[in-house]
Amino acid sequence: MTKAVVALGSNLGDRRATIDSALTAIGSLQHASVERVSTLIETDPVGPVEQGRYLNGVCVIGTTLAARELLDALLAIEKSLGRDRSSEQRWGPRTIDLDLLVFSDVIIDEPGLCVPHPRLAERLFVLEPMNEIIPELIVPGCRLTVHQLYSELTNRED
Ligand code: A4P
Ligand code: MG
Repeated sequence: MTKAVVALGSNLGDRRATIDSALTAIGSLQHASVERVSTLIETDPVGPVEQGRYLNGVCVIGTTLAARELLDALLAIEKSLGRDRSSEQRWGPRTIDLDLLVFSDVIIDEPGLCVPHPRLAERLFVLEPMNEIIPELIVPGCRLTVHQLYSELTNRED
């Protein structure tokens, strides 16, 4: 059983209900189960696009799927919850964003699949919920724990 960490984000519609539906859909996958879910936090939008505040969180999943199979399943769940990439801008508002943050201890850099997520270490909206439930996790490729990355970022912002 592989452990994976998935980011949950929404800033359109009923954000909490959509994230709850995403968690139910992930838990209903044949080869995956949701093991832990962080508190969902309100965050200011990061990036160049002016948009509403996000609800963000993370969950830990146990799965026997391969990384790409899991990402494909996450993208299908986004779609089933009304996300339409063809009509949105990069970093713009979205009903649901499910990013694969970490997949076991593997490092993958392929077209369409980059794990750990390349912006994980810069994003408080993922590090804060990760720090709540998996502070001791070592992020593959950077040899630091989630707690160390979180502390680096919060100290820099002080
Ligand atoms: N892709 C490759 N690797 C991955 C991975 N590990 N996880 C590919 C998920 N997707 C991955 O994703 C574009 C493509 O990346 C996917 O089709 C997949 O094949 P996307 O979700 O359509 O694009 P995006 O989310 O707009 O871009 P990106 O680069 O993932 O952006 P971020 O970094 O996720 O930023 N502010 C707050 N407060 N909270 C947020 O959640 N999110 C964003 C999006 C901006 N500002 C935010 C938030
Ligand atoms: Mg995404």
